[in-house]
Amino acid sequence: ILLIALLLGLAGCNSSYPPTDLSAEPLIPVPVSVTSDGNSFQLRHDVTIFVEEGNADVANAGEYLARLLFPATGFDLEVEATKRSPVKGHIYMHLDPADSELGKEGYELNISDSGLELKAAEPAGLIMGIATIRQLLPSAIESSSVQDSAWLMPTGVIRDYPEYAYRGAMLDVARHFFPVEDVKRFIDYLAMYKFNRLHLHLSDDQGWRIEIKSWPKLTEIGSKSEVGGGEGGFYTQEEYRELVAYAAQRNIMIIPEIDMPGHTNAALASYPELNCDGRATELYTGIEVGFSTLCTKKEIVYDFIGDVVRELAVMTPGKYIHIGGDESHVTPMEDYIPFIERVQKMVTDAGKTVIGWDEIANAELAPDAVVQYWAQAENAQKAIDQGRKVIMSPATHAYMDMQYDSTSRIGLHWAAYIEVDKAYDWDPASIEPSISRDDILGIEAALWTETVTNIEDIDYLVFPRLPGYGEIGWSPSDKRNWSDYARRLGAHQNRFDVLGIHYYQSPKVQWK
Ligand code: TNX
Repeated sequence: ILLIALLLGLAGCNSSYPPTDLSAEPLIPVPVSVTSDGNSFQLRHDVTIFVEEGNADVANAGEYLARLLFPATGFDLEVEATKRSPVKGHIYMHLDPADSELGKEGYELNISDSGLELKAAEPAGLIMGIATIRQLLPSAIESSSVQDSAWLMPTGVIRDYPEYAYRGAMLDVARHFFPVEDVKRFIDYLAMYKFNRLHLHLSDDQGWRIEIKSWPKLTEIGSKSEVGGGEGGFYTQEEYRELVAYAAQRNIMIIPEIDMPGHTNAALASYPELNCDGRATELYTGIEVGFSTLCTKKEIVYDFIGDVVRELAVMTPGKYIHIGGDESHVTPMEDYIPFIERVQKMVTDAGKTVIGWDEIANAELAPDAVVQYWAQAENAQKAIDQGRKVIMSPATHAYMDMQYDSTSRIGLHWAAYIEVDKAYDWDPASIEPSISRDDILGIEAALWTETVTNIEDIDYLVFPRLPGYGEIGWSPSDKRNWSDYARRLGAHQNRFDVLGIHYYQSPKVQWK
């Protein structure tokens, strides 16, 4: 008997690895359900990623997993199409459309000592499952160079799907411009925590950041400034499409925002005819808000917006265009309302769905318009009264440009100081008594960049708050609690370090 036991051990079965507990893994967002069976799956160089034959999206998800695993493991894992479920010891990815509980983005991960099966009802779910696989491997998996590790994963079953359909983050590339590489890195951060929307704030008083071929001065003139007087910049349409594709590979839809009729100084400086007095304004590098407006009574303003919306719609496969609409303090309400109504029509005529900041609910909303609540609950109420859905971005909790406390080296504090616990410990469905679960499409955390000049600054404000917003959007509220989360978040420190993220070492977090 002893001999047999010894032989079994030598054969390299699960008994050679220490016991594991899948349900104790510090996953963020916390999954809907986890059962552990105590063994380990080893990712070895000879593992094949089998993908269900005949579906390009499944094959792409397989390639995405292979690319993610390559740098740290050095394993050039093969991705192979197959008709049948896989051979022992391998990874198998496939769809099961009949498993409707999983919805659009849910997945089931079945890990045993003899293989790993990832299934989803739709391809997006496979991408979400990959985010989980990543977190179940040692932190060294995040390295960009080959690391020495046994690459073990705890075994068991995870079934998981999101609470909210819209899980977004906003990056303001107008106050300060961030190059394509930085935006890709930001997208990587979102992908780690199962976000599915990136809202790009592409225009504001301080800069116009997207090439519009029919109005070239927007970028020839309007892109060349930013807060503090730096050189600014813009994305060519080709670069924008590259971002769209990069995000789409990670199940992230890009939502472009052109803010109007206020927050438009960069456009007003580029084209004199957009101003009521016909004179171009100066470029602006300060941080005041609410002083600019398109001349809502001029037809040319609508020609301009029509062209911008059409070009944006063509380069944006996602269904939304965000029209801003916030803080138009110098646009009289009697001009603001017809303006918003007309612009909404232009967006729907271009085949897109409108999103706007909560102020747009003062107008009659387009049939499927979505309102982004940030400050005024009365406005959200007006949207709900019109039967529309709301995205929750309460500035007091979800503004990542707010300082953590009064000593934070950058950030504003007009809405609140937002420490990591405050950022996490709220529920979209109860934070405003008048906004209930059924009214809510999802949540979005916003990073305004008046005080943010480079990727280190982005890191400092985004980490470690961002993972919490991911969890609020994804996990059922009865699975979430701050003290458990603080432990799990602390366990991500190694990952942040390996990724070279310049995070804020909040005293609230139980760092490992
Ligand atoms: C308010 S939030 C704004 C932005 C600023 C931000 C700074 C919103 C819709 N408007 O223009 O950048 O505060 O926190």
